[in-house]
Amino acid sequence: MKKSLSLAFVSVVLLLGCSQGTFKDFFDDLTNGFDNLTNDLTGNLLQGNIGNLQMGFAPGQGIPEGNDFSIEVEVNSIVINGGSAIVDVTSDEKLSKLFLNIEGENGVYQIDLENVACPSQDDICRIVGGKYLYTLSVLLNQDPEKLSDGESLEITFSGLSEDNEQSESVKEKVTVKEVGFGDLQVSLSWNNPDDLDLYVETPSGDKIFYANTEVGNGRLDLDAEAACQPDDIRNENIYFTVPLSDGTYKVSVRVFMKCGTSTGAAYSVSAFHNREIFDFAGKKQQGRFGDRDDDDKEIVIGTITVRNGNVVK
Ligand SMILES: [Ca+2]
Repeated sequence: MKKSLSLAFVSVVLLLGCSQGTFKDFFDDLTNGFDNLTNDLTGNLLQGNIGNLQMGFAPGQGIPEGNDFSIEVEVNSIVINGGSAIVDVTSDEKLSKLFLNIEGENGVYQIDLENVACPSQDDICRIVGGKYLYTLSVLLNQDPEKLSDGESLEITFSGLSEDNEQSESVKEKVTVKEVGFGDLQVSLSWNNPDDLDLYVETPSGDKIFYANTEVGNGRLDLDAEAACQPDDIRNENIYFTVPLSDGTYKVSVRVFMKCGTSTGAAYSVSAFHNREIFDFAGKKQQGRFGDRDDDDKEIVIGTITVRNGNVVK
């Protein structure tokens, strides 16, 4: 087992020794812990910000059993290192927080939903059948030392309502598919069976995608749901080894084919350079295709600029 985490947090002490407490104790401790821990997820399985949501990790405990209300969770069954798991949570109650725990990790991740309106303009929350449907993406560590091929992760989810009631816990299993990451990694994850495709246009003007998988030292090593052949992978990955060519890399996502779905795919695009996640300046890396978007609909996610072999951030 390689779930040992490097927990370089100064406030760990705050959270130790309370694993048998009440939910109120758990929540108070977690809240105090997150004052210091939010944004600092380096070295853990999930990391980074998620759109405009904040995610934090508090070590020292799991999620207590809750039973105040029900939630249903759908999550990608396959995840890639450096990619995202798209999580759809349907809840009877409007949520202020979502907690996640990965079996074997002594600690809890928290996604803060307090400031998410429902319905929200960016589709993070919608009302479906009188319930609240949250679509979130959680980013997975890029390091295959932490996430190795074929490894199975059991994730426990639990929601907190605006009245501080705790939902029942829901467990879901995801399996890791290991992909290349090189010096620059761009990956796409989505949540339905549609055939989406990831494109990166390199500074030479050549595009890397399913039909042209290698340009220079850039390579697409994972294509999924090709021509609606269901594979449940729902992730695509392009990576570049050093040296990176200087210039502009344009990243886009295209619906190659709708595959009998009635709703548009929610997607997340993530990028790492030199083992660090970065955001495309001013661009939205999470979103959703429209329910009526047809084949060939393309969304430009953003551009990456490389100067002197390094990504300009
Ligand atoms: Ca595809």
